[in-house]
Amino acid sequence: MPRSQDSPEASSAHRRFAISATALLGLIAAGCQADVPPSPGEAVVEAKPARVEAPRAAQKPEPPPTPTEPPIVQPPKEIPAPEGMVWIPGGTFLMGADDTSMADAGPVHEVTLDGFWMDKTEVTNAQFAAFVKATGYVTVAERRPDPKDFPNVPPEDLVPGGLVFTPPAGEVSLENPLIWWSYVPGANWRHPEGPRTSIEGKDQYPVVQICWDDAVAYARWAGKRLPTEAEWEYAARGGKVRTRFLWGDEFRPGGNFAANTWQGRFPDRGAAEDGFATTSPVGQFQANGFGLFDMAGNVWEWCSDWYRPGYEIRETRNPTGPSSSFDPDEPGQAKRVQRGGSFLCSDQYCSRYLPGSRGKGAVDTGLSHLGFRCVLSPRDSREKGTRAQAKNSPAN
Ligand SMILES: [Ca+2]
Ligand SMILES: [Ca+2]
Repeated sequence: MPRSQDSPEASSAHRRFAISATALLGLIAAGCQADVPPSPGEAVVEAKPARVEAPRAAQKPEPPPTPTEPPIVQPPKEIPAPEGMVWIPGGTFLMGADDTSMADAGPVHEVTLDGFWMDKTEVTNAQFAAFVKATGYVTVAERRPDPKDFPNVPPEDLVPGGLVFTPPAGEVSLENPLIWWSYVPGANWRHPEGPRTSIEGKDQYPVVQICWDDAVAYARWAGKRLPTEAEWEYAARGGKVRTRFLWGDEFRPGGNFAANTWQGRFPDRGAAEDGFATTSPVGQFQANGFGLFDMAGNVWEWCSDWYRPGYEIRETRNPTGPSSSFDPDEPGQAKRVQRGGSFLCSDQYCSRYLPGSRGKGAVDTGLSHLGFRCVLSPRDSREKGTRAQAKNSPAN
């Protein structure tokens, strides 16, 4: 398997992609321990000024308005439950984490959400294949990078691909995730770990190598949307309050694994005691209190919110996150929030399966442990129905 950024033969294009990908690798590392500092020479970053802002000046925010209407708790009777989704009853919860090792996950604050439906599982290869078949959609990882975006890279070096977890041969320092991540030309959702791998026989595995735009395109086609970060966290907690893990206070309740995570020494000696060295078919572990599977581990999941470290609490009712992205680790990279951790998380490295913990990733970077799931609100459903009605009206 190629190891672009480590190989002397690595093209500058590959290095550029690896650089871009460090944004996303930040999610692995930032959460996983201290933030990863930019490596020497990793100076060139594609700026996305439209949605990236400098850090905001410290100022005392206005107290957010207290919600006056009670949240929507029950699903509307007139709208049937969408297939494959469960109703998440609205409510109020404490969002975030006050763990000092997860400095970007605070402050803990009260959020009120209206109820919504959420996919029971991560979007699977079979589901994504149906979308591609119906629309002809080509994912970001399958497209040749636009030379306009990489003016300093020879066009022949601009090859499509994605980042693949590549375990090193022996014990390594956990300081630099680029040791175990490789930019692999030809890696995409059909070939998650490179051209020699496939998803044949893996219909029920989560789709991976999905950039944020890919996830949004699928969601629109499915008549759904990506969850807000608040919706994702509330749903992941499954109604539990202040437990150590999403599923309770014991990592292995009754001796059973509750999520697909990493056992053994990270990243070179995986023990796969939970039965899965990499991704697992969706729904292999017990559902949470809302009936959702794999909200901890298996694959990371995109949210709709822009990433900024910490919460700016400007809205407490159905918050949609900040209006722009800023990551002090990589200023200039547009990043969205990712949640839940993956099969690579353990107590040694990346414990991002913990309640309230956050991840982040460059919107244009796919990885072999990154997927998504969708949500749908009654109002989304009604608006869709209204649009369809207007479209079908004889007056139009
Ligand atoms: Ca595992
Ligand atoms: Ca997951």
